[in-house]
Parts: sequence; C-alpha cells; structure tokens
Amino acid sequence: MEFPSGLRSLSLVLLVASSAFASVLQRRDPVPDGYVAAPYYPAPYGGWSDEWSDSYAKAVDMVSNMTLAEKVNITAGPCVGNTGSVPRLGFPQLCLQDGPLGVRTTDNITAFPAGITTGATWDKDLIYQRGVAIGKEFRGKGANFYLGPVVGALGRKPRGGRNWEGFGADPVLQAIAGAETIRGAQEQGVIATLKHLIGNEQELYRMYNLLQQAYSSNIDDRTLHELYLWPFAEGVHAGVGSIMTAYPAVNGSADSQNSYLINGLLKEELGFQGLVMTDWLAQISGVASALAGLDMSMPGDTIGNNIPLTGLSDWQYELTRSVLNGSVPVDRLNDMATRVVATWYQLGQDQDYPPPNFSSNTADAVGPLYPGAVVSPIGVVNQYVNVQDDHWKVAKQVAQEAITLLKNNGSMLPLSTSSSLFVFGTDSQADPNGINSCTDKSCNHGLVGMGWGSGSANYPYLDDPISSLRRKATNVTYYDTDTFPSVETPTEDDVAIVFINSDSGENSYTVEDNHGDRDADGLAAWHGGDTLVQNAAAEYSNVVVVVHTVGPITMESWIDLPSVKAVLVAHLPGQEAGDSLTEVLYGEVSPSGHLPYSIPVSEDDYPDSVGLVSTPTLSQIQDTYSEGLYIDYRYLNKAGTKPRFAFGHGLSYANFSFSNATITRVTELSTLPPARDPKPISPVAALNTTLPPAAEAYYPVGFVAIWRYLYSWLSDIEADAAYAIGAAGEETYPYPEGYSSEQRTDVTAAGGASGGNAALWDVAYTISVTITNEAAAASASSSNSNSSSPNTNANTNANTNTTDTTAAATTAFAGKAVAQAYVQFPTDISYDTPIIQLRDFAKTATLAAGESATVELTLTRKDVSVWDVMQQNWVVPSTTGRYSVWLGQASDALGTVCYSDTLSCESGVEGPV
Ligand SMILES: *[C@@H]1O[C@H](CO)[C@@H](O)[C@H](O)[C@H]1NC(C)=O
Ligand SMILES: *[C@@H]1O[C@H](CO)[C@@H](O)[C@H](O)[C@H]1NC(C)=O
Ligand SMILES: *[C@@H]1O[C@H](CO)[C@@H](O)[C@H](O)[C@H]1NC(C)=O
Ligand SMILES: *[C@@H]1O[C@H](CO)[C@@H](O)[C@H](O)[C@H]1NC(C)=O
Ligand SMILES: *[C@@H]1O[C@H](CO)[C@@H](O)[C@H](O)[C@H]1NC(C)=O
Ligand SMILES: *[C@@H]1O[C@H](CO)[C@@H](O)[C@H](O)[C@H]1NC(C)=O
Ligand SMILES: CC(=O)N[C@H]1CO[C@H](CO)[C@@H](O)[C@@H]1O
Repeated sequence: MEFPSGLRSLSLVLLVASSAFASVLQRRDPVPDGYVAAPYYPAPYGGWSDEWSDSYAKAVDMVSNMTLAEKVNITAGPCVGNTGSVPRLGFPQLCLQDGPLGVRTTDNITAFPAGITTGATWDKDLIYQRGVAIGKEFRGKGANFYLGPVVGALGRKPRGGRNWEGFGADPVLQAIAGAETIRGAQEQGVIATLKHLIGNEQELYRMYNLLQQAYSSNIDDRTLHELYLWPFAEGVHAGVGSIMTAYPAVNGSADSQNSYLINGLLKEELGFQGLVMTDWLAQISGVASALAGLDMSMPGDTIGNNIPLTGLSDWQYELTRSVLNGSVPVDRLNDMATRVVATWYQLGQDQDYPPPNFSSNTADAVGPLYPGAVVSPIGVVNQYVNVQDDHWKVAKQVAQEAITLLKNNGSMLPLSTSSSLFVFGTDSQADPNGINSCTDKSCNHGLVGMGWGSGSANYPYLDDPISSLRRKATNVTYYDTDTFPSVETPTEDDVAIVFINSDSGENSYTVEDNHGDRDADGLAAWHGGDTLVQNAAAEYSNVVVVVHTVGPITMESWIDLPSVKAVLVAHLPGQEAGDSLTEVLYGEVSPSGHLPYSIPVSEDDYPDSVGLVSTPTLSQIQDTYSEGLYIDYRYLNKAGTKPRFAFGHGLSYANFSFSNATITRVTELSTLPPARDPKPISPVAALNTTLPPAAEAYYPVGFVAIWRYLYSWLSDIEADAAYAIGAAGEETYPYPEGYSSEQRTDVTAAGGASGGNAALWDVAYTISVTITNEAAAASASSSNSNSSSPNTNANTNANTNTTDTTAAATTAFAGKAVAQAYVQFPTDISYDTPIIQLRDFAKTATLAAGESATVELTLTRKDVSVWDVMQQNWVVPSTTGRYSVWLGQASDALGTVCYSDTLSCESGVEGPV
C-alpha cells in the first residue's frame, strides 16, 4: 500500500510511453480447450439473505439519499487504502489495512505468527483467539478493514511465494482456519477481507503490466469447487464482509472483471452479500469491471494504461461519467454502494467505530494528510496508539503449538538444561541491522519470522531463539555464521542446534534472486543451510535441526545422518520466536504442531504442472491446473509416492492412543441436496434506477481540487455531455457476450444461502474418538505391533530408541493431541476422487499422563459430496455405499476407521495410504 516516491515521478513519463505498448498487452496465448470463464450477467443484487436484512434495510435507506457522485465516492479511494466518504449523510471514509498477520506499516502492534504457522497448530479455538486479537488491534488502530485472512494461494505450488500467508496446502484446513479467523476478527467489528479470489498460486507474472498480461490460471469447474473455491464458500458461510480478487486471470478472464467468478460463483452461487474489492492496482477496466460485479476499486488509481499515482482512475469521475452516459446501469451502482454501506452496518461500524490514528506513509507524528497528493495540508497523522494489550500471549501460544517435531531419534528431545549447547546459523538471532531494517522484510538477515511483502508487519520486538537459549541453558556457544566454522572436538554429550531457513514473499521484492516465489532457492535451505547441517552432523553426535520456513524444504541430504537426531519445524513464529521454541526444546511443553503440507523426498515427486510457469514470449502465460484435484498429499497418494514426512505429521513427547471410536448418522442423505429456498426480492430493487440529473455530478461551486486526489465529480461541461448521451439512449458501449441488465431468475440449485445451499452444512455424520495419553507405557506400546492394540502408529519415530536415559524415557509427558479425520469415498462410484481428503480435525486440551479426552468430529453433506459439473450441483455419489472415515494423527498414520454403512469403527487397522 505504499509506493516508493521515485515511482511517482516516473509515472507520468511511463504513462506517455505506455500507449506504445498497448498492442503488446493485447497478445496472449489461447486458453486451452475446456477452460471457460462463461459470461454471467448482470451482477446479482445483494440483500436477500436473512442474516443481512437489517443492514440492507438501513443501507438502502442511506443510499436512497445519496447523489450519483456520493455513491461513486464510496466505491474507490482518493488516497491509498481509503474509500471516499459521504460527509453529508455521516458516512465516513473507510480505512483498509494490510495485513494477514498484524497491522502493517505501523508501531505498537503485535507481529503475530503467519497463517502457515497458525494452520500448523490444528487448534480451532486458538486460531479463533488469534483472530480475536488481530481484530482488536485493527479496531484499536481505527482500521475498518482487516485485509486478511488469506486462503488463496491455497498452496498448490510448493515454490509459491505467498503460501505462508495462508494456512496450508489443503482446502479444508484453509477453510476452517479462515472461517475461525473471520469470526474472531469480525466479532470485534472489523470487516475481514478474505483473499485472493482465485488462482494466485504463484507470484511471478501475477500482474497485468505494460508489457504483458498476468498469467491465466486455467481451472476446471470441479477442481475450482472442490479445492480453490471451497475455503471462500466457508468464509462466506462464516459471514465475511469483504472479498478481494486476485491479480491474475482465471480461464482467460482477469479476476477483477471476471463475471463468472464474481457474479456467477461468488454473488449467485455462494450468495455473498458483502462487497468485492480488487487487489491493489489490479483493476484494468472501468465499465467491464463494474458489470462483472466489482464493488470497490483499491486503492482507486488506474493501472489501466498502466501507471499508478497519476491522479487517474478507472472509476471515481469515470464511473460517474459511465453511469450518466448510460454505460453502467444505475442499478449496478446502487448495488455497489449498498453493498459497501450494508457491510459497514453489518459489522456495527455505525456505532462508535474509531477513526484511523496511524499513517502507513510515515512514522512521524506530523505529516501530509493526503499523502497521495503532491501538495497536501499537514496535520497529526500518528498517535502511536498501543493496541498490543496482552496479545503476545496468544501470539506465543500459536507460535509454540505450531512447532512440529518431525523426528526424535533416541528421545534426543527434550534436552537436559545441563547439556552444553553449540548453536549454529544466523537464523537463531534477530537481524543484527535491526528487526525492521528491511522494508516489508525484504531481506533474509537473521531469523525468518515472517515472509516478505504486504503480508508482513513491523516487529515491536523479536524474542529470538539465541537470547532465549542463553536465558535457559547453562552453557551456550553461538557461532553466528551459516558456514560451518572450525570447532573444538566435541564430546559425546555435546548438543549442536542448527538453525536453517527458507524464505519467500510477494513479487514486489526480489530477495537473493527469489522473485517472491522460491524460484532461485527452490526447496533447499537458504545460505547453504543443508551443508551447515551436514557439517555439524559430521562433528557432533547429537544434532537438533530447527527450521524456520515458509513451506516445505527437502531434507534428504541430511535427514538420515545418524547424528541428526531431532528436527523441529518452527514455521514462521512472528515476534515470539524464542521462548515458544526453547520451552519445547527443554520439555516444559510437548510439541503439538502438525505439518500443514507434505515434505516430499524430492520436488520431482510432484507433477510438472505445479512447478512455476514462465514463458519466453510476451504473451499471456497459461498456467493450466492439469493435475486437477491432485495437489500435495492427494497427488502423492495417488502416485503411490511416499513423502519424507506426510501432510499432518507431527510427533509429541507424549504418546497418544485412539480408542472407542463411534460414528453416528445425523442426517439421512439424498443424492442431491433438498431444493433451496426461493430467492427473495432484494431491497436494492426498490432503489431509484432513473438516470440521475447531471447536476448530481457537478463539482461544488468554487471547489478547488488537489492535484492527483481522486474525485467522483465531473466538470459541468463533462457531466452535461455524458448525461446527454445517456438521456438519448445513445451509449455505444460494447457489452460483453451474454450481457443483460435484467436480474436473473434462473437461480442455481447449488445456492440459496451464505456459502451455498444451506443443506450443504447439514451434519451427515458425527464421529467421536477417545484419545489417551499413554503415559509411561509410551516406549513399550510403540514397539508393540499387536494389531488389536490402539492406534499408536503416528508415533513410530518417537521415543523408540530408548537406549539412553534422557528425560523422555523415564518421564511421562503431558501434551496436546490432534485428531485428523479423512474421508475416503465409496470405491464403486463413477467419480474419480482422491484416496483420502481431510474433512475435520480437533485438538485436545493438555492431557496429563494417563488422562483421556473424547473429541467429536463432523462430516457435513458437502464433505461427502462431489461437484457434478453436468448437474452443476453437489452430489452424494452413493447414499448407501461405504464411506470410510479415517482417523489418526497424520495423513499416513490412520489406524482407526469408521464406516458410514455399518456405523461401526475399528482401531489398530492398516491405514489407506
Ligand atoms: C434518508 O431520507 C429519508 C427521507 O428524507 C429520511 O427519513 C432518512 O432518515 C434518511 N436516511 C439517512 C440514512 O440519511
Ligand atoms: C468524497 O470523499 C472525500 C474524502 O472523504 C470527501 O472529501 C468528498 O467530499 C466526498 N465527495 C462527495 C461527493 O461526497
Ligand atoms: C562452556 O562450554 C565451553 C565449550 O565446551 C567450555 O569451554 C566452557 O568451559 C564451558 N563453560 C562453563 C561455565 O561450563
Ligand atoms: C465410548 O464412547 C461412547 C460414546 O461417546 C461413550 O458413551 C462411552 O462412555 C465411551 N466409553 C469409554 C470406555 O470411554
Ligand atoms: C427517481 O430519480 C429521478 C431522477 O433523479 C427523479 O426524477 C424521480 O423523481 C425519482 N423517483 C422517485 C420515486 O424518487
Ligand atoms: C534409532 O536410531 C537409529 C540410529 O540413530 C536409527 O537408525 C533408527 O532409525 C532409529 N529408530 C527409529 C525407530 O527411529
Ligand atoms: C510500547 C511501544 O512499543 N511504544 C512505542 C510506540 O511507538 C512509538 C513510536 O514508534 C515508540 O517510540 C514507542 O516506544
């Protein structure tokens, strides 16, 4: 949301140059056959859902009193990240602020753990609590919109630059974590913004620019529904107020003006009642985007031809003109404005919502009030409101509960505090140049606590691991280097802890040749980290590897070395990186994180289609999702390829068993969901659709405009000219194929409520399972291969080498367990489905040795359905066949199964993969 000032002066020069490139921009390779963004017009009105009816009633009342220029004013921003206001009616400017892990570009906030870390906790309540804390901080700073959470990128490409902003490479993990975050944040009155819709799975070539169109993500209808749209449906179901489109195109049509995505899928099928905004500078047309269902242009400047900050806009005065001359129907503008105002009412922001008290543009107390303008009045822009409260606690808990123990040979962990520690790797310490020394974290110096780009935030402080280790350990020797130094000959008891990392971020920055995506380093550790581990393992007999990473790294060059005894993935911990980790290292807390993606043996284990795409030509790159439903573990399982560590894998110091599983049928399922309710008439239909008089667009008499500030007014001459065209019905806009301005009555059977047909959320089955912390019996039971014993195979690597007498072998550890439920569809159905798919999960409270807890997991109708592209509906492919619901602590450790046909469960069975 900030633009370098150099760019501003460059912009006019480039504007002139840009027309020369116009023809280049038109070039594109054809979208492959079968991938279609079918036109869907017009934009469905909002306001027909019961949950939103009060807000719409108030919004329609307010919008009915707005002039043309006022309605237009609230659909785009005159300054970076704010909408215009309607002072006459008391509707304020709305402040939109990044980012998903904390309030960006300001101070006195909490830098929470990233989305990928949050997903790795597999703890719904904790995810919700993080959302609550984030919501409080945005509200405290006076930001109306929280530009998060992120559920797209979904994590299709292991090298994708922004996967870490989301929750993991699975639609259900994304959906549940996204919905919990939305609930938590929105309960504070903040408008959450679920993003990015859809197909932004790589950073390179994501944007339309002077030379090239953004790539097209070509996604078939079933894959779109079952993977990429799934978390958005769950977010709409959770009541999210706002959705942001992605930069690229889907099936050849840019997301910000893709009528199939916005009108057809989001507003009709998912029944979305809130507002749809662009990603920053993603809007590439005026009329076309309005017709395709876009409600808000952010930040409002044009990139159409193709430069920001020229004071030009595709909307504002241009949208006013487009309505007056008849190109954009008045009812579309009515709906846009009503969606914005209704969302503001829906979140209660008409009641004492604080105005912004910070500036994204400067840390100084006093600065320009309109930073986008060249000449701006000066005033107080930063009040340094401290919104941190005690949110460090939830931040630390997320960081800690995400820590994923991959391997623990010989009960290496937990460490004894008397061990002498030798710590290697710059990643164990905060950036010595300063914790916020690189803009938006666009460097890899020291600990990687978050990726780079607009999804980052400033650290208020950074509790780094080396400081925490020094506080806890009796003797720490730190080698501040990523190149293995010469060391004194270690003793058998010395412990080496090696910190390595892998980083990625937004394409707006290139870091060590990685252009957002990990295009240079791939899935290797940065700065020669793999060699550092190997060298440490050659000297020391006890090596613990700690990985801070944005996503999977491959570990084959060192994972099997005998002295690499333990490996922890600490993901991206945010500000609480130190004690959260060392408490796990020393056994004060058992690790309880689980991988939110698979760690493959080799990147080549995945299909080529999930590699990064590029093209030598200047035409539009086609990124075709030919792997369909088969990403991450879905692909590896189908290919019969064992990963090094499976999706969902994570060990504990405790040893858990599953027992007494039961399955209950709650709703008798029909093949198709029951018919949806008819769609009520929207109150938006009551708004006046007559062409407004030109005078509603005139600048106020005597008004002095600020250069580069965006206004919704036109000069009298321009307004009169546009009105004359509109009044005469002489507009010549080339409407797209399939265009109509009549609200459609042929509503989709798959829709009907927020998120889709309400019956999709009917609970089909509940499954309960008792999880017991097996206490001191841990070591014995995991070597017990008796098939009638409870399922303990998730722990086959833990605590099994009991030859030494560290704490683990003798102490019974408390810990939290995660139950994961994967559905396997009946085998005799006509739809190809992945062998197993995550559908629900639950984390226990801390279980003391010997203690048990029973968790309940649910399967909804949607969970046992497939998207049928011919019927355009969710179909239960077999109502009597056997669905197997596999339970366990990892996707490859599923030793308990329940059957939908016999309503029986078994433990101690061989898993499906
Ligand atoms: C809109 O105008 C009507 C009629 O003048 C008035 O009753 C109502 O209070 C106004 N609503 C708002 C929100 O300004
Ligand atoms: C548009 O918003 C700006 C900024 O809040 C405000 O100054 C201006 O008066 C608004 N225009 C209209 C037509 O209300
Ligand atoms: C700490 O460890 C180093 C390296 O093994 C050793 O030289 C030093 O004596 C130790 N210091 C203490 C206080 O144990
Ligand atoms: C097994 O589960 C059922 C259903 O949840 C419960 O009623 C029963 O008490 C449980 N038995 C044990 C031994 O935990
Ligand atoms: C609708 O708007 C037109 C143009 O502003 C106006 O002439 C007309 O009176 C309005 N109709 C109603 C019912 O308010
Ligand atoms: C036990 O340790 C040995 C030697 O480090 C290793 O080869 C073996 O895989 C370990 N066993 C388990 C079950 O992890
Ligand atoms: C508690 C805290 O972090 N306060 C900071 C708020 O921001 C100002 C300006 O950056 C700092 O000076 C304070 O230390």
